[in-house]
Amino acid sequence: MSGLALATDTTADWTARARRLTPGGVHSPVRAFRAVGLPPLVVDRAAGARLLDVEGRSFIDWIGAWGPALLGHAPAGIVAAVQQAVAEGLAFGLAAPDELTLVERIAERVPGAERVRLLVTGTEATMTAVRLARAATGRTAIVKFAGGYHGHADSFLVSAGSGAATFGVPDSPGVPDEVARATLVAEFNDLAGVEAIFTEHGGRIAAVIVEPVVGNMGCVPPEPGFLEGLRELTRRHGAVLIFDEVMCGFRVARGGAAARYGVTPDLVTLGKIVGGGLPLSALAGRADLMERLAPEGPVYQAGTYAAHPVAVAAGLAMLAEIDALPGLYDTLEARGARLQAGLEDAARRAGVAARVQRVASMWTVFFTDHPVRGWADASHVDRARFARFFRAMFERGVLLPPSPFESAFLSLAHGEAEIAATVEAADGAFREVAR
Ligand code: KE4
Repeated sequence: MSGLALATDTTADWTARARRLTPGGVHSPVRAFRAVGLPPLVVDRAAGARLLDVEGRSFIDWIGAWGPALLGHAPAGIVAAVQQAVAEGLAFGLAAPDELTLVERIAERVPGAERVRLLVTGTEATMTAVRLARAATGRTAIVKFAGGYHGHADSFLVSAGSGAATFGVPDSPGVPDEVARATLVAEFNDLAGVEAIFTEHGGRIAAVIVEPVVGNMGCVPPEPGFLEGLRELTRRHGAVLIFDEVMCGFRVARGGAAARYGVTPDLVTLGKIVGGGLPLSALAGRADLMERLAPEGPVYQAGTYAAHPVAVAAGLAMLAEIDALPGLYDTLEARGARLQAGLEDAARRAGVAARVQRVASMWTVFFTDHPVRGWADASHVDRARFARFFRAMFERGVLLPPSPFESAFLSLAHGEAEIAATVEAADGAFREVAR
């Protein structure tokens, strides 16, 4: 194995220039690679499972654009649909037929999606979900889970996962105290803890927002009964249950986590895959809640680029491709299982305490000898060892998410060759970090 240089002059020069004009040199913190002690990776292009940086280094990419690349980068069908939509007018700011088709496709597969509104980012969808829940219940407080991430709206930057956890700012300055105080924090997979919060604050709680399969503290599956318990508790206390499926929607099953686990929330937020790689998100759910949205009702939400026609075309092409591949989720499951077994064997051979957690095509290597059930466990993983492992994989041409608290994503473009190459790289990388 020749080994890729970890940093080069071109990247160092680019980073220095970028930092002069942009905070940290990047436009979203997770792109900074600081937690793994490297400069940002500067991308030239990506296709299938591969990503090329500006210096011509080629990587097997497990970041997958942070979620949307279910079929790999630049699938031909989506690219063609986007090219056609671009030629038909970039943006209208008005209604168009394809957005209805996309809404129908979402409604037919996502449990409980009686009404659907299309927006641009995941943050907008979750923020609007909470506003609707507050309007409908006349209550203010929300419950979220430590290490859960729902975008960067004020209410969610309390014990937040993803980049906020990675960079040690789970509670962001700039969020007014009264807003932060209205966010009550529970531990994922700890139903008794949620129940205790409801016992104390039940009459104040507008909503529980949860990633039903967590991706933003790394991949953490819900334990049997946990989602059902949240459903029962919220119903009993008159609170709205919001499944944030921005990451796991259309990924853990054709109908997302609600379909996979058979629990129907009141509202569901979708992003990433639903836009096929372009900026598009959706808020869906119970008709009586959704009909409170303007102009049907008084709860305001709007967007110049909402249901952007190019993103709608990409989203429709994505869902069409998924339906054209009836064995898709089984294939991803089988490949995911092989990858997991290969990584677990490699860690065992090297004598490293590591656990691979996976749900469908979401997966994470945690450097710990305990199962990670929630943030109490995730926050204790060996971050320094993860950083060394990341760099050892990077040098071998395998690109993981540059944080111990982000899920990696298997795509349909990751075939047997990419899985074998990743396991082989991990074999060397685990030995390196065992020393
Ligand atoms: P956006 O606003 O970034 O489109 O979506 C926010 C969001 C909401 N809910 C969940 C479950 C999410 O995972 C996200 C965004 N995820 C992060 C990465 N874990 C996006 C990458 C970034 O922040 O740059």
